Amino acid sequence: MQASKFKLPLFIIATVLFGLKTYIVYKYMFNLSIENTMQELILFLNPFVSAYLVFAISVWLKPRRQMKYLRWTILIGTMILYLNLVFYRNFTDFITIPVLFQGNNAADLGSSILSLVHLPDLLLFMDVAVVWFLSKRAASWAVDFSKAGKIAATAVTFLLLTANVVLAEMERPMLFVRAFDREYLVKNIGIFNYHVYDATMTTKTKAQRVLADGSEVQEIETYMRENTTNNEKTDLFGVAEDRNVIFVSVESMQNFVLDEEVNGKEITPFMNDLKESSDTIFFPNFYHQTAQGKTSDSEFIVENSMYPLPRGAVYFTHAANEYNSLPEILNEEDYYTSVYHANNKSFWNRDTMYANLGYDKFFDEQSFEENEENSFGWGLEDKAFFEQSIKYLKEQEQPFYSKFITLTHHFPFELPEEKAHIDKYNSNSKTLNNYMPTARYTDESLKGFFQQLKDAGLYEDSIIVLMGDHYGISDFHNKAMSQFLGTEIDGYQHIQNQRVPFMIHIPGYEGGKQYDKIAGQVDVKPTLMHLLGIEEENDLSFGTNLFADERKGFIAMRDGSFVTDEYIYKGEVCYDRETGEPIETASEQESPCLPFKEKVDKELAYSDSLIYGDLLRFYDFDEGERQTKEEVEEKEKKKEQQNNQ
Ligand code: GP9
Ligand code: MN
Repeated sequence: MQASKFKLPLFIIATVLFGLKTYIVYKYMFNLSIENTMQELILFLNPFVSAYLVFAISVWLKPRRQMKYLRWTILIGTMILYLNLVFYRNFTDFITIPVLFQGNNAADLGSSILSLVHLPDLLLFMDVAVVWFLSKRAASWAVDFSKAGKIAATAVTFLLLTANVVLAEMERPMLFVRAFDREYLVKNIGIFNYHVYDATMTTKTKAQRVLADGSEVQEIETYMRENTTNNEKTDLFGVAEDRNVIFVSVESMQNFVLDEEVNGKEITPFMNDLKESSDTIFFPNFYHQTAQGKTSDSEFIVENSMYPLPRGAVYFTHAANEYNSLPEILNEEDYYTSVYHANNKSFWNRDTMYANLGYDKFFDEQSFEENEENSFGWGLEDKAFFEQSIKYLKEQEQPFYSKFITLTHHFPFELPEEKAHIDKYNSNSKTLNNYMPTARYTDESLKGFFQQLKDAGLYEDSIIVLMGDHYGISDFHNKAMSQFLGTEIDGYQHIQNQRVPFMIHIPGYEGGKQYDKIAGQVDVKPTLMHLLGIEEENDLSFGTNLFADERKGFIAMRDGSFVTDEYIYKGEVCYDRETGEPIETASEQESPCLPFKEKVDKELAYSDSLIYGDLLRFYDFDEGERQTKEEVEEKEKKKEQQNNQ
């Protein structure tokens, strides 16, 4: 055959073939949800970007080596893709480095591997075959660029990569900082860049953990014992003993809709009545303390009475840490513990984190039946979610602790018109306008849930806790918010807007009342334990039982702002909590907020070191003693051996 003058270089052929194959796998073999054209475009582009990124390196090699490089990289790339596919078929998830080293997971996969490998999968190796064939034929498929050509080819790599990252950032702002769901990462930057990201994260996390030797824990423990952890018993100790706990994390619900109306109709009639019930304890000054990890942060705070991280989601970055979580404590008290959430199980890395926190069962998306009528926006609507949960709830051994995470009232607060009970609000913010009918929708679904619990005979033996997870309306909508609230939104009002519903409903209790004291999500764990009559002398927490007289006197937000009985501190301004007026002092040193500010900063820093260094592994919660690094390593080794058996 006469060699033509121009031959497409093999690295380009490899890019096109491998890119196309990866796209087909993304599109037809992984079940990635694509919501708009932009996502579709990114999904199409990123396989080619990743492929070019790897194959274009070959231009720097001598022709023979170039061929060898392309042969092996396309094979390795295909293997990575294929292993992920096999893993995905079993776990509906992507491989992470920690997962690879989790003995149990690999074993699970090992036993079922044959059922996950299909003959037609061989087609996925076609491009590998083509590249191997061509690369062995003749070195003329190689390129011999001048230095400028090589630099240009590499420059294209960076251009493509930048374009991909910019598009991904536009589609999902703060994709990397928020350490989002693995599916989002794969959809946006591709599976290969995702692995690079995962490896970087793992290394960083590991390093901080490795450097810790446990000496740090003493100071923090002393601080917690003296300032936060509190074992004081009150009249409410044990009022809910042996009852089931049904904890509802109410998506994006903020206090500002309580007792308010839109066009003469109440936004949250059910919750309004519930908080007044003689069986309900209500905290109107309860603040969420979440950061970038949103719902998952609120879960983390409640489960551990610790703060979330300033960047990223602790559910993602420190899911393998040692904790002394609420589900673990309850398991020891013979509770059955479960979570209900009709979303993809890997969202916020929940599947991994829940297992580590000791939940017995996670009823994720796959436990629910979704169809066109009962799902929209984020997925299964709350009414169907609760309805479908009852059958599982009834089967659970009692007493149980079950957490429900609602979804419908989530940004962008979309609701089919026929499902709305009230009008939208009328302002310049579509988000705030939409917020009202979805808030009402969720309120209705809660009403239904209470009824279903009664019908199922579960109500009397349970306590039901409702908690808003985080804000739904950001500062971006301040103008519309100030129209709704009838007040300017300054630092003071911003903090007040971070109040979320927190009510504890104890059927038959009759002692319900409103507690006006300041409260936050860190207080939930000790408060629930108190009501259930669980004594954990050695537990460490940053929150305090809300019924105790002795409390530390501030609620810290993740960005360093805070609320005390008398002051609210935000953006370096100290406000009088009652009047909302800034307190002017001659110097910052004289500000009445200063002593609190120092405490808040210290407490947040302590919480961060506990997480970054995984310091709780140096603490034996049974004995209330610290352990040396050697003891901990010995224990970890034993655990690993057991896992591998
Ligand atoms: C998704 C749900 C909502 O599973 O928790 O996530 P959010 O964006 O609120 O953290
Ligand atoms: Mn949420």
